[in-house]
Amino acid sequence: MYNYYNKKIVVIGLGKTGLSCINFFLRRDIIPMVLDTRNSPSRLNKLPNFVKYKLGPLRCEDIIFFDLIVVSPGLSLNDPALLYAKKIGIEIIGDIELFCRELQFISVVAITGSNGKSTVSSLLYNIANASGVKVILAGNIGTPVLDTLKDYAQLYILELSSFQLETVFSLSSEVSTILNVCYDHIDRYLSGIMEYRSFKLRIYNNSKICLINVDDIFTFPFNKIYKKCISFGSYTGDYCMIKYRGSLWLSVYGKRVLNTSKIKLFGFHNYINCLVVLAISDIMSFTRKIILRIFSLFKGLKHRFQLVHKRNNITWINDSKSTNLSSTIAALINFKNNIGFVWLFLGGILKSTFLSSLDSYIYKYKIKLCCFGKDGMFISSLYPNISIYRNTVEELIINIMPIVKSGDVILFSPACSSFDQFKNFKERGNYFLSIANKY
Ligand code: UMA
Ligand code: ADP
Repeated sequence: MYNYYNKKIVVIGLGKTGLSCINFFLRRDIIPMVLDTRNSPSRLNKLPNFVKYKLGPLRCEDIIFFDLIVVSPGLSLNDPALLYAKKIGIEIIGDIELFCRELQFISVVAITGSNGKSTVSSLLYNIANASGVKVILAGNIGTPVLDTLKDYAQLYILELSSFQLETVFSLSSEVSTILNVCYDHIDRYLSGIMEYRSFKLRIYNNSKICLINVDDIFTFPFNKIYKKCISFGSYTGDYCMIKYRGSLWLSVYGKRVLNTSKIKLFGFHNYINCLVVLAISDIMSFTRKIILRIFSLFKGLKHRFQLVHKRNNITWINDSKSTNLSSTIAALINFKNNIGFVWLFLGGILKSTFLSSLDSYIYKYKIKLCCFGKDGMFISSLYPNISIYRNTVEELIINIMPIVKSGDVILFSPACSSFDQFKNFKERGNYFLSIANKY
């Protein structure tokens, strides 16, 4: 166990994570200093009054006297004050590192990736739970890991973001996976996708097994030959899909295991997610009977490629959690052979203006683009012949409803952040759901 008693500690960030770190130290009778760059951080009212705090931009003179800096994932380590602290040798870690140092004799499964983390983690959690294992699901999915330390667990499923992995050093796991790496969080990783990838790759350090995606070389560890790797992929890999007599099967080392028609989730990307879960479940020795039962029951999470309804043979899909192009393309691929049009709703705040990866789908498929929000007009201007722009989704729906036909799909998969018009992707998804039910 680590000893923090003689250290001067500062917790930076007073959100969910920061508060969990403060409570972690308070439980050990250590009172940390607290800093937050915002004027009114979300958890300020939860801070005990004997804990000193300071708000406003980080300044070197506020942090150089500490021995340990515990930084929240929302803060970039490229902040000049943090860069300076690192340069003069102050230890900088995050909540996941604090947590990993506390763990003893508990198995960990660690999951990261640009898309699919929450779906995979939740599906796996359901299987572990149904297998009678005392399992805790925590991390980026919403529950700060340190808040769970008081609970008994035999297995931890950790959903980890690249932000969290930036400050992790002691993670060790039974199996770790990077589901995929696509261009995301470019505002944070100014050197580009390789910087982003390098933090994701940290998940493999001290992992007994690395589960890699053969379709995405960015998920391969740098030192692949020294690692025990198992792979998944669309049509190649240890765990992959096989076409057999007109249907699609999950297969393991070439052997058919499950017809995808028996899986409650739908969408090719979700079958890939099932392959990942199957691989991890096999490693964790969960029985196939339980795995397959949960596959037939798990409906998926709200706002992730969620079938809202199919009325008058028009399919409405809420994929509000799609905040980058890759997840939108993953959604779109499922309608390759759709007879009617796909009305694809794109808009919000674009993370990259480089949309060419969408081109091959847009021109091959029967697609109409409905663009909205801050960057909607820009997106629409790239595809003038097949797109319309309105400020809001509701205006778009009112415009298109008279021409939408039986067989068409309304796919709300915005490929952008939601913060221009909504609090988050949940609020955006709920707004779409209310519209889908109204019209
Ligand atoms: N912030 C400041 N100044 C500060 C501290 C934070 O401006 O001093 C800002 C951040 O830039 C960010 C916001 O405040 O915009 C929240 O950051 P935070 O670090 O305080 O966040 P927490 O409330 O602690 O929530 C974090 C994760 N948030 C982020 O990584 C931004 C949550 O993931 C996670 O569920 C939670 O810890 C528990 O582990 C959210 C997320 O958006 C869902 N994650 C990103 C994603 O999924 O794409 C990575
Ligand atoms: P994350 O937690 O990584 O954000 P989610 O499971 O919440 O992942 O899904 C986020 C978005 O990514 C949704 O639009 C979902 O449909 C899509 N998605 C899920 N799995 C995959 C995958 N394997 N590949 C690409 N997109 C995916």
